[in-house]
Amino acid sequence: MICSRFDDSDFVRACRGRPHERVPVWFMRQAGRSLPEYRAVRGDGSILDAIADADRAAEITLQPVRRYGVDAAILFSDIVVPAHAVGFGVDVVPGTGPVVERRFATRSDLHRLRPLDPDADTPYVIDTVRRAVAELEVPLIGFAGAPFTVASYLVEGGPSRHHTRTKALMVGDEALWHELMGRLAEMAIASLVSQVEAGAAAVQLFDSWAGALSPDQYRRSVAPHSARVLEALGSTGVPRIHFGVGTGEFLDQMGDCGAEVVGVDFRVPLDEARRRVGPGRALQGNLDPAVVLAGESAAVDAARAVLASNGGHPGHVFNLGHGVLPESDPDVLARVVQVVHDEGQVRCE
Ligand code: 1CP
Repeated sequence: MICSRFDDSDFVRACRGRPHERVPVWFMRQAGRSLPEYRAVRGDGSILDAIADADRAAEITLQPVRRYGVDAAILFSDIVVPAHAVGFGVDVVPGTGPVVERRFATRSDLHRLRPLDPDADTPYVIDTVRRAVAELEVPLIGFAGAPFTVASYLVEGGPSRHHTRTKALMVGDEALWHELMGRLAEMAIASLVSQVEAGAAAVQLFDSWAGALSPDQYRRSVAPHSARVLEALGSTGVPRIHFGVGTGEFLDQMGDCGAEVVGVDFRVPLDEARRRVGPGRALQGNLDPAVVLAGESAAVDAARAVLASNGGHPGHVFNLGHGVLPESDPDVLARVVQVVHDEGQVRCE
């Protein structure tokens, strides 16, 4: 069990559903193209180069905390970093996202996913965490891609709308599917444990594309592997956040995978999400990121509606329902932070 100097922060207490002073807020993709200071230091070329430069990556991690006064930082990295680091052959193409050289298609591709040794393969991630934590006065969230979402990039070859190849493998060759998912789960565990050991005070498992699945598919082919990752992190003692998009139909299952916090996208109001997830879990979310583009007054109204839907429950981490869109105006996001801090009420239970 790792004790963190942030155990008493509003963010960590809210993750645990414990009483705290004000509603904590951070934004997925808070470090990114919406920030001029990010564009100034990001450089051209693959984001993987910026991630491998711990000095630059730590600076990018800190930028949104300085600008917005958010209650948590998130490591600047990407979900495909472990697969890239073991030599699978994946790059992140500007304007597109992850693209792989040769798709994962058959059993013979398994050897391309050897176990991750974080000290040897991703020392820059560990270094970035250490540097960022040394500077931060709020908790740092480490993260990994959930096995399904990472698998979808490796099997499709890049971003995909319908994830058809991934589903065909999942249903057509269950044995190979579970071996692939097992390897990706072990890589996520190794990466997350190394981030916590370096000082991350919480972890988030991003299953951004799990909403492509039916509840039965999720139960049979995906949940056991995400649960394996989350359970393996249990012994570290840091709060675990489990996030997906379009996962309203199986929020209950996501809540049963072992995380303290379930991320809710903008499709399900928090009161209904809480009913679906059940007691004993905190929620994170869920302002529609598109509303930020509608300007300050619309964003503030929508942020108030999110707070109202939570109804003062102590287990709430305010966030967007998915990542900050690159076109977002940072001033609108700053105003949302202010409103959450000023108006968010935490009930004593
Ligand atoms: O500079 C750039 O190239 C901009 C785009 C960008 C950024 C800022 C990419 C390419 N990755 C990142 C960093 C990143 N990725 C972070 C840290 C920044 C932060 O949150 O503040 C995180 C948490 C991620 C995680 C990530 N990468 C996810 C899960 C989160 C989510 O938004 O759903 C996913 C799906 C990816 C893949 C990815 N990487 C980049 C892009 C454009 C994409 C999505 C591509 C697609 O649509 O499939």
